[in-house]
Formats: sequence, structure tokens, C-alpha cells
Amino acid sequence: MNTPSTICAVATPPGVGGVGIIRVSGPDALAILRRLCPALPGDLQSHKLYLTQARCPQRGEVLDEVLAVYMKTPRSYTGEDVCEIQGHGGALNMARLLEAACNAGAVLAEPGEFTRRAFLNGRMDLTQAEAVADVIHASSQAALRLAQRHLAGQLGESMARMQQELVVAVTLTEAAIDFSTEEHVYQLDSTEQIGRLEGLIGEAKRLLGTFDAGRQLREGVQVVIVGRPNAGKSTLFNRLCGQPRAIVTDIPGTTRDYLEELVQVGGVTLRLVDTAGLRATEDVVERLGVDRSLEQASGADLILWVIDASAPLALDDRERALLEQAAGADVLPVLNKADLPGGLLDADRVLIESMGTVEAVAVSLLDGQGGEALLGAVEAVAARRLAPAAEGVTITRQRHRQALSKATEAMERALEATQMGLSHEFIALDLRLALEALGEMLGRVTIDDILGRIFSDFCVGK
Ligand SMILES: Nc1nc2c(ncn2[C@@H]2O[C@H](COP(=O)(O)OP(=O)(O)OP(=O)(O)O)[C@@H](O)[C@H]2O)c(=O)[nH]1
Ligand SMILES: [Mg+2]
Repeated sequence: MNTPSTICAVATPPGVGGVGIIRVSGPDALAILRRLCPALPGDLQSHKLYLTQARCPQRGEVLDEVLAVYMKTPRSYTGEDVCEIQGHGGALNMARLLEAACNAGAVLAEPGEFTRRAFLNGRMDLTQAEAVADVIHASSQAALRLAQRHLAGQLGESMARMQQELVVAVTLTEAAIDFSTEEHVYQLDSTEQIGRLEGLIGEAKRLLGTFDAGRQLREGVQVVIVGRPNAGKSTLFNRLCGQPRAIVTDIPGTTRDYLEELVQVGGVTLRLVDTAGLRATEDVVERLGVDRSLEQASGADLILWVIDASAPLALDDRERALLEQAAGADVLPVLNKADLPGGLLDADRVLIESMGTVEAVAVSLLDGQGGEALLGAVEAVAARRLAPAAEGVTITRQRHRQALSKATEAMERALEATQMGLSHEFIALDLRLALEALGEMLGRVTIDDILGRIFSDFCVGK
């Protein structure tokens, strides 16, 4: 195997800050640190901060007064020898220290390379590596808590437990194949095997059921504002954003393209989208805008359906189709313009109620009445949708869902074959497929390792 290079990067964000950190990782990290900070003692201790001076490795001039730390392999983030130099924050100072680290023998790290090395060195599984990015990018308290749980290994541990159970199932099945022709015939206890597989499938399905909430927590709940032109969509968008982000006029068809903003409501992040009013139009630009609005709405978790309640409901065909096809999304009817005399007919109200998944809220976006009730309703829907991810093990990415679905399908095939008393060979094949899928999720393919270890514990045959 090639010796890995020693990489370096600025670990703190760009710009001005009290402290800036240069991180170095790899086999030469300590030598590089010594070249940069020649005054460090010869018997440098690991995991201890030293106040010293960083100097230019070539010319010897003082670059900065720094705190330096050496973290000896394997007790470091990457599992390699790691050194960190904490200098005074500031783009120029950091750039100069980084250049000095390169002159001392390090190469610039690629994006994510420290975490990649941590994963490759077995310091974390893939779900934890993903969680590092999620912690950094978390846009709400709830998303941050979930990312921290994943970083702590909650998801990985749960997958590893399933993996272990599955290994037992594979081992027993393969034992039944290998030893069925020998003197002491090994019989697979199919009742026990069925129970084990049913338990595993149940757990996998429970986890798959957390995906929607997990994704919404990680990425934000997608809230799309739709309705007829002039209903007040952009006015609502601006109110929720807290700033006049979208253009509002009394000309129907003002919004042409959709607009998106991240908005915090009650500790939850919403991906709020304002769209073009839905109507038939000859205008090419507006028509494209309507198409894009429909596209946005098809990915919505919550649709805020804005209705001008001062006139009878003139439901457009696109509007009807959109609301009827919004599978899985909540629909909250917003009866706007409550400051004007009501114009909705009784039949309109019945229709609105039938199309909404939650109770309609009457508001005037102009004078603010009903604003609290509307926010409360949005918060309630978001909280209900996110509840499955609030605690317990949760999956958050398509990658997790795909791997888990693959594992579940394979386990279901194995269960069915076991129940039908089919050949152990086929069952073992499916169980191995399921194991591989779980291995993909953790980024570890250790099936044969685990099999070897566990197999030696089973006293089957001689
Ligand atoms: N009286 C009254 N007028 C309102 C209310 N909310 C919005 N309006 C007005 O309705 C008009 C249209 O508002 P917009 O927010 O631009 O409507 P829109 O749904 O985004 O319209 P398009 O972008 O054309 O689809 C503007 O003149 C607003 O000031 C309300 O509660 N009461
Ligand atoms: Mg608009």
C-alpha cells in the first residue's frame, strides 16, 4: 500500500476571527510541526497544548504566536498523526501559516479529505461521516440534534446490530447447507429463523418509515405557496420571510418564476417557495412559470393554498389537479382578504374543506389579522410531520433508504422461502444480499470477517 501523504488545511471558516486553526494529518505531521515550530520541546507530549512561535521553515522569521498540539495516532480525528496550530484568526495570517505548512512538507487537503481518512481508518462509519457534514450545515436546532445523534453513532450502531442478527441468520443457513450431508446432520430451526427474519424486517420497515421526517428535518420542510393569480401568495411569502422579498402588485400574473427562501418557524426550518399564480395563459413566460410552480408543488410537504375569499372560488383546472395529486403533502387552505366582505359561496367552502387536509385559516395578509392562527397551523403541521424523527433512530438520506429497501426486499424473499421450506442455497443468497446492502449503508464490507468470527463460535459438525 502507498504511504498516505500528509495533508493540511485551514480548519476554521474564512474571514476574521479570534482564532484560526491549521490542521495537519498524516505520517509526517509531527515532523512538519517541528519544522514550523522549532522551539517545541524534544519530548513533546500528545494531546497537550504548547504556547510557542510558528516560524517560516526556510527563512526562520516569526510568523505568529500560536498554540500547538500533537495528537498521536490512532487517538485523533483521522486516526493518523494529527497536529493543529491555533494562530490568530484572519485570512492573511491563516494563508501565510498554511503556506508555511506546505513549505514544511504538507500538501493541501481535498474537500472532505480529513473525514474521508477518518472513515478509511475505521474512526467512523459512513453514517457518521455524513453526520459531520450535517452538523456543520444544520439549519435548525432539531436538525442539529439529529445530526449529533448520528455523529455519536446512533444510526450506525442500530445498523450494526441488524447486521449482527443477519450474520447469525446467514451462518445458520449456510451451516445447514454445509453440514446437511455429514454424519451429524445439522437441522435449521425454521421457527426461530422465521422469528429472527420477521424481527429484522419489522425493524427495517420502522426505520424506512422515519425517512420522510428525517429528510424534512435535515433539508427543511418544503412549503409551497400556490393559488390563483392575485390571491396574495407573494404577500404571504413576504410575511413569512419577514422582508419584502417578492414583488407584490394588484396585477394578476405578477410572479412569473418561483422564489425560494429558508425560513425558521418554531425552531423548524421551512423551505418556503412562492409560485406563479395558476391560470390558463397565452403568455409564454407566464406559462413556463406555471409549469415550474406545478413542479415545485409536486415535491411539497405542505401546500399553502391561498384563496381570495372576497370573491367566489374560481377553481382553475391546474389548481384542482395540483391539489388532488399532492400525494403525501398536507394542504392548508388560507382564506385571504378577510378585511373585505366575504365572497365565497357555501359550495365553495365545502369544496375547500374537502381539498384541505387541515382546517382552513381565515386571514388578512394586508392588516395582519389571523396571522398568529396561520403560523400556529403551519407549526402544527410541521411538528406532526417531523415527529417520527424527534427521537429514536432515524434515516435522513436517499442513500440510507435505498440500501435499507434493498436489504428489506432481500430479507422478505428469504423469509418467504424459509416459510415455504425452499432450498437453503437460495435463502443464503438473499440473506447475503441483505447483508451487503446493510454493509453499503455503513460503508463497511466485513461480511466474511464477521462470518468467520461468528462461525467459529458455532459448534456444528466436527
Ligand atoms: N384587501 C386585501 N388585499 C390583499 C390582501 N393580501 C394581498 N392583497 C393584495 O392583493 C394583490 C395581489 O397580491 P400578491 O401577493 O401579489 O398576489 P399573488 O398571489 O402573489 O399574485 P400573482 O403573483 O399575480 O400570482 C396586491 O395588491 C395585494 O396588496 C389582503 O389580505 N387584503
Ligand atoms: Mg405573486
